[in-house]
Amino acid sequence: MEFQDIIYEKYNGRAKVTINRPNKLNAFTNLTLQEMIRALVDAWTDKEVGVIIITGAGDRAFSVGGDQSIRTKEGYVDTSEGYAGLGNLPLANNHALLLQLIRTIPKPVIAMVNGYAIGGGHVIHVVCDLTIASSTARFGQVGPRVGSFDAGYGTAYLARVVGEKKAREIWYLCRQYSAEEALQMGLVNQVVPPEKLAEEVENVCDTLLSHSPTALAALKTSFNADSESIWGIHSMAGIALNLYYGTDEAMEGRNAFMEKRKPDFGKFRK
Ligand code: 2NE
Repeated sequence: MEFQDIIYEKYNGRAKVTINRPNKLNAFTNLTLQEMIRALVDAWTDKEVGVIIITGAGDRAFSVGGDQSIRTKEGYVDTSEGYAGLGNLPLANNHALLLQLIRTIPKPVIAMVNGYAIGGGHVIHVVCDLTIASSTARFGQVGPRVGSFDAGYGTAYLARVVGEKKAREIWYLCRQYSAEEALQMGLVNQVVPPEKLAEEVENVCDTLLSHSPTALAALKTSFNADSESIWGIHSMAGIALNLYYGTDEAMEGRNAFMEKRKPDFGKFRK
């Protein structure tokens, strides 16, 4: 399989998807997300694969979410012809499909967080089964600052992971959290020095691959069952998000970020 925005590798029972846009802090476009979807479907259907790793290229970022440089009132305008063959879906829909796929694949998915996990990139790690982070990793949501929101898995599922108060704080205040803080709030499973990150992820993969795949699949599905209704909220919020992107208010957030200035949202208060 040939990809432009990701590196897809399979070895020793692992499938590894690396978002490969390091000069953009691994911000994603529609093409990036569709390539991730295609790789994950391959990993799902390959009997040799028992565990999946998602990470980002370089040592600065896992992913910082949607690529703001291509965002317009029409949403994220990706010029890649036909994207990765999955049709010209809006970015929020591609992102939603990716999140649901990560949850649905009956194999453990590990987020290997090597730097910034921000915005839609943060939500990708949130829905992974396990997160192993470098001590240099930084976590956070930025939507209310940049004119976006990722409600559903980004909010309701996050609240199950870290609790209602903390989830609201993460979204409303748009703070960044260190790896240690993420560990304390149950947002990640393990924190290791950056030079040990790949080795520790390999150790966890070895453990998972030594266990019964059917037991793991049944457990994953059962963990999901109770939160599956969030998919409905997520889908509805995607419709709202696509409408919101067409507003001056949302564009003020995006433009302020790109122009490296503070947004002026005061005039939109109702
Ligand atoms: C990521 C963060 C915290 C990094 O801060 P810092 O201070 O370390 O670096 P800086 O200078 O802000 O960023 C470095 C370069 O990366 C670009 C910046 O524009 C900058 O470019 P240059 O000035 O060097 O040319 N960059 C960073 N994030 C980018 C992005 N997302 N798209 C394009 N270029 C980006 C800080 O940069 C930050 O807060 N970034 C904003 C992240 C963001 O807005 N993400 C999108 C959220 S919306 C989303 O992901 C989403 C959703 O809400 C719903 C559905 C789907 C997706």
